[in-house]
Amino acid sequence: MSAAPDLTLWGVGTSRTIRPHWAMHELGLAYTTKPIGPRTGETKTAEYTKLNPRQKVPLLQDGDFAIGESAAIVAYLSRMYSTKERSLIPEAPRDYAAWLEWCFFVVAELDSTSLYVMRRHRADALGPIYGIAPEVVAQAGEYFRQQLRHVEVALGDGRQFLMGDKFTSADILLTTCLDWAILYGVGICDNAKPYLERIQARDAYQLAKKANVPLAPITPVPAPAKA
Ligand SMILES: N[C@@H](CCC(=O)N[C@@H](CS)C(=O)NCC(=O)O)C(=O)O
Repeated sequence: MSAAPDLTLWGVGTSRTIRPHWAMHELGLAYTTKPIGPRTGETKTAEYTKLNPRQKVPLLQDGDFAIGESAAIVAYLSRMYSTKERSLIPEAPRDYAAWLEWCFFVVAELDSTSLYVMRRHRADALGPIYGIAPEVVAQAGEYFRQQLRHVEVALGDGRQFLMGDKFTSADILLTTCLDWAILYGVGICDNAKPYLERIQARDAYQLAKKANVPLAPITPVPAPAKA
């Protein structure tokens, strides 16, 4: 019998950190949480920088292996720890390719190009560091709504999940962006509303939300003064 995996997940409190917590719960994996938060200085310690030179959360340690980037961690967990009973990844090559397409679409178009741009330039988020820019925020929100039309069309055929009738980790990525968009007042498309309700009712989602709560409110450390 193989030994149980030795999994440690670093990071709580963000739309990115909840993703691997959720994948862990979907797969029924036991793991240790290191509840460090963003912009607290905890990602900059010597111990953490050695593990993750990018100084970002989340980060997963699986024994002597470490991997960052939330979508990559979720993909790794899906590939390594899916079983017949609990699977987050399609096996057939073309289904796998379609799954990858959704994962990249969500991360590139919905997260990085839209919501994260809003985060960087909102006055109540990272704007004081990267520049407060209401026009950029509005445009990024509009781009999010445009891109979400692809989700609207896909879900329009009555499918339960992005890949059809099976929940996969592409749904984890999409749901975290839908939650994020609602938080930012962007609004989501019609077909995503019942989809989101269905997914938010999952036990693993509820458990991940709890696991992603910081031990104490995140108090950002001031950004270093610009030279
Ligand atoms: N693309 C990365 C983004 C990770 C990221 O930007 N994490 C932020 C928090 S959401 C962070 O750790 N920033 C460094 C810090 O705040 O100390 C991912 O999806 O994992």
